[in-house]
Amino acid sequence: MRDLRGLYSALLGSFNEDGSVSEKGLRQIIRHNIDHNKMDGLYVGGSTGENFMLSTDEKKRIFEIAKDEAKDDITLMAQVGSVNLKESIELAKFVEDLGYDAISAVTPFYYKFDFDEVHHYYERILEGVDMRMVIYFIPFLTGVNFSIEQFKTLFENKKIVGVKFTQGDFYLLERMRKTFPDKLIFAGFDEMLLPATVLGIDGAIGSTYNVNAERARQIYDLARAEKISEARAIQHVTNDLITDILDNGLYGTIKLLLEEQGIEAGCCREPMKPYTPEMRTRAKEIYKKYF
Ligand code: SI3
Repeated sequence: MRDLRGLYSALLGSFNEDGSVSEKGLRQIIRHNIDHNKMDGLYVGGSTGENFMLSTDEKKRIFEIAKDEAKDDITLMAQVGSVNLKESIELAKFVEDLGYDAISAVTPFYYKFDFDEVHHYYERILEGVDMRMVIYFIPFLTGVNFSIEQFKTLFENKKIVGVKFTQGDFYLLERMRKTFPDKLIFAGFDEMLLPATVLGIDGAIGSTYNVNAERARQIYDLARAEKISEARAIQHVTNDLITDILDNGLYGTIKLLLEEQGIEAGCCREPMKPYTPEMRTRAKEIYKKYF
């Protein structure tokens, strides 16, 4: 069984102008993450993949393309969570058959599910598969928060091996690390990689690693070696870059930065905005400034 720890790029979605999935673009992004970025893993079907705007068939196709391109070169974690539980169950079985290393599932969102319902959701997804699961915890987008006690209840299922912690609450992160030394904690905010690493995470999953992998690796390695001031200097540059990316449109700008490196990363899926000439110009400036 593959060790799940390490740095993962959250795989970008790649779309043609008509909104269809660009297989060519996806394959190029995947190869770039393996050959150039030297990532430990890919998180397929997450927020960065614009997943929640896709049909079940499109999600399946992207899981297939990622596995076909990556083979066993890199750890593959599939985000199968959906507000449609039947779809999540189906996708979990689908990626198990494809040979993915682990699944992840976002907390069900939109309706204000109570904790018992959320717990039931995870149990139902896991019933049908023999796979390791990482909970996708991202309260700022889902509105779903857990206490330590609630995490404890979820973690009673041995198939749940960890959490992708996209949350800026370092007190909670520290409590989690102490309470669950055997569970895997992946940091989800790239701008907080250094402090999260200091607190003892097992890895990180991020959108900006598609383009800023080298600095992310340096921060992670330096922090683990307790070379904090060197790591902080790189986190500062990284956060200047992330601030500029966020100001110009997160996923689109990352794709435009990849375009500067010769990767046909494609467009975003509507209702996300198409690229404007100003956005393209700004992405070129950002590229020049940081790369
Ligand atoms: O699911 C995913 O694609 C992620 O891993 C998401 C990851 O946590 C990113 N969060 C979102 C909402 O995109 C971060 O990498 C984030 O883009 C980055 O820290 C910039 O804020």
